[in-house]
Order: sequence, then structure tokens, then C-alpha cells
Amino acid sequence: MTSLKNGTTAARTEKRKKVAVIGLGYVGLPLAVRATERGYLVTGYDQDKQKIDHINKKVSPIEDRRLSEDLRQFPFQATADAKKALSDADIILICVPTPVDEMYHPDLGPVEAASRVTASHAKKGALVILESTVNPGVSEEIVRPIFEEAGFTVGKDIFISHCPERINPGDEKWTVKNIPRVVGSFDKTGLALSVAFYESIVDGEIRPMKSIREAEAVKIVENSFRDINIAFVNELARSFDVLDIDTKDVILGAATKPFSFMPHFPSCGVGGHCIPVDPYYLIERAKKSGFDHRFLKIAREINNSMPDYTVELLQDALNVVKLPLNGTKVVVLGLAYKANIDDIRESPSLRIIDRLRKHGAKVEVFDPHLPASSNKKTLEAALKGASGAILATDHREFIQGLTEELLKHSGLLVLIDGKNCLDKKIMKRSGVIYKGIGR
Ligand code: SAJ
Repeated sequence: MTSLKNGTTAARTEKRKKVAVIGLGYVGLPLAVRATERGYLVTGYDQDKQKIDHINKKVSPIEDRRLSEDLRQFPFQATADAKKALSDADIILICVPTPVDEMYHPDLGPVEAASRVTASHAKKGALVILESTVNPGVSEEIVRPIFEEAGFTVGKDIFISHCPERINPGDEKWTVKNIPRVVGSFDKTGLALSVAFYESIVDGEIRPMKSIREAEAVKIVENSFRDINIAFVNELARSFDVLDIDTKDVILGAATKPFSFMPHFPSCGVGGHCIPVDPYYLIERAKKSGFDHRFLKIAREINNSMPDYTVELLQDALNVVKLPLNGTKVVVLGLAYKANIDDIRESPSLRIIDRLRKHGAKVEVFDPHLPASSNKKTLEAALKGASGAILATDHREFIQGLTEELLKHSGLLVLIDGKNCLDKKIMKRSGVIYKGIGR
């Protein structure tokens, strides 16, 4: 592992003090705060005026306790003025979304737009680092040409690198301060400058990659690895439902093996801006070069089928009490794609709500982390009058709040636990028909 920690690169870093961060979301905001904490003069650039206003008042637009504290302690200026943010920056970090459209086709529009605005304002000698998750080839095929068309010579008067973001929303242990990073560049200088920058803000390993393509591939591989492992246990859950085996118990049993096993757990679906999205970037790019990622596609199909499977489980359980889904009041507990955060991107809850409505159910929603998107204000009010419920997010408020007492007096007949997070014994004692995912 060659480290580039040495006087010369650090010296260059010392001269590179002005940092611009494009995109002040889950990735860019913590990064801007961290660079400020480590002594850089940071300007944030975003087109969301409300977000800019919050940040300039030292208020985090993202629900994250630690980030809110850090922003108050290490504030930086945010602006919608690209020239003001970018023209004097020594280092420009691009942290814009890389979503997929409703046909799961990658949308590199934000990356292209950010690259163009950077190329039109960046000064000669600037270091541009793309943190957004992209498939191998994007830096060479999309980003680099934009700078060359703007008159820059990569490796001479502009340096372009890729350091895939690794933010895990809601994680208090692994944060932008200590998550190891990988970085690739088009040239040795770009690589050395980038490694030096990350070594100055991250207390963890910074691994220089063979080229920018390998750096792009790392993140896609990380997240595809997670997606296929989740698909594996989701398929097991559907198999074990017919074999009457408790999948969660089996996985916890397998996890007692101290080596060569990494537990993943079945659920009502795979949400978020990373896991359900990133594999499509590789699938689509490889297809252009003639390779068909059959395995990645099957994993995506399995995970995408889980919200519908969850609604089927509710339908079957309501049949037991002779209730059709059509016309029955159902409450969906949880909108966020994972526990204790307020992010609904690609959330399985959205697909579940859509399917329930298509079946004629009267749907209500309650998520304590998203009050503005909830029909009800409390868990008790949410359950009132509902015959069926789907727990779609394992928020701590549901795990603690769905007590035997509350359920007994709620009138609820059926509860589908989309995150297998509730205690089966308590559910049984409450008299509610309980069904988990593979459990
Ligand atoms: N999920 C399952 N079963 C599992 C794990 C997750 O169904 O065993 C579901 C979750 O409910 C959620 C989705 O998958 O809907 C994604 O969950 P996640 O825990 O992977 O959360 P993310 O999307 O925030 O993933 C981030 C990723 N971090 C980055 O991309 C930088 C991912 O690489 C991390 O592995 C993940 O956090 C993590 O490990 O927590």
C-alpha cells in the first residue's frame, strides 16, 4: 500500500486552502463541515435557496444530531452563486446525486451539470474531485471531455480525481471523519494532491487506486455486494415462508460462524440512494460494452419484488379474518427507507402505499421522523380504526411503542412486520395476527 504522506504533497495541500463543495446534501454537507473543522476555507454551492439559508444560519437541513452540532461549531458559507463559490477554489468537490429514472436508467444529468459549472468557473491549477457514485468510465467519458472543451489540459492546469462517497446516513460510528477512502486520478499529481487532501480530513486509510476507473468501480462493487446479499436472504425468506422456517433465526444461527459469513436480513424492500441504485449504473454501462450482468439483474428483481410480497402477506392475513383489502383501513408505519432517519429516497414504503391503494385499501401513513408526510400525529392515533398495519421502517419509536397494551386496545387485527423488528411473543399475546418477512 503506497502512502503518499510526505512533505511535498502536504506542502502543496498547505497552499491549497480554499475548498468548494458542490451539492450540500447527505454527502456534501458533512464533507464541507469536516473540511472547515480541519482548517480549510470552505464555500458550499447549492441551488436550493432554503438549504443555503439554513446552513448560513448554522442549522443543518438534515436530521442528524452529530452533524447539527458540528455545523454549529464549524460553520461555513453557502451560496447559490457559482462564480463566488468556485472561481477562487483550490479544491472543488462534486457531491451531487446520481439517481435512476422510473425505468431504472442512470441519470448522470446532475454530474454533467456540476462538471460544466465547475469547468466554466474553476481557476487554472484547481483540483476537481468527483465524490458522486458513478460507474467506471464516467470520469473519462463524461467529466474529462467537459474540462477539455473548456480549454483545460488535464494533468497540467486542471487535476481530476474520483473519491467515491461512503456516507452512511444515521451512522454515528462511521462518519466522514473516519471512514477509509479510495481515490483514483488521471495522473500522479492529481492522485498525490487528492490523497493529501483526504489524509488531511480523514482519520483512516486513504488508498490510492491504480486508475480512476478502479476508484469508480469500488463503490459500485461495495453496494452491489450488499444488494445481492440482501436479495439472497429475501429469496430465502420467501422459500422459508412456505417451509414454515424462521429466516431471521436461521441467519442469526449462521452468524454464529465466526468467519466467512456476513449476516443480511430480509425485509419489505431495499431503499435509499445507494443500494437499489448503484447496481444499475454498472448493469447499464457493461451492457454498452456487450456484457450482461444477469446476476445483478436477478438480485434487483428479487429486491424490487419485496414491497409487493409484503402487500400479499397482508392480503393473506386479512383473508384469515375474512376481510378483503379493498375498502379496509390499513396504516403504513414508516416512510423512511431505513431506521431513525428522515430520508424517503427509493423507500419501499412508497411502493407499498401505491400497491395498497391500487387494491382499494384506505391507506393512512405515520412516520415520526416525517410528520409533514404523515396523516396522523401519534402511533396510537395511527392505529385507531385500522384493521391492518404494515411496519415498513424499523424506527426506534415503533419497536418501543408497539406494546401489547397498545395493540390490545387498538382494534388492529393484522400486523405485517416488514423489518422483522418486533417481538413475536408480544405480538402473539396481543391477539393480533402477526407475520414477518420470512418469519
Ligand atoms: N436492507 C435490508 N437488509 C439488510 C440491510 C439493508 O433489507 O440486511 C435494506 C434497508 O432496510 C434499506 C436498504 O436495504 O432499505 C439500504 O440499507 P443500508 O443499510 O445499505 O443503508 P444505506 O442505503 O444508507 O447504505 C449505506 C451505504 N453507504 C454508502 O453507500 C456510502 C452502504 O454502502 C453501506 O453498506 C450501508 O450504508 C451500511 O452498511 O449501513
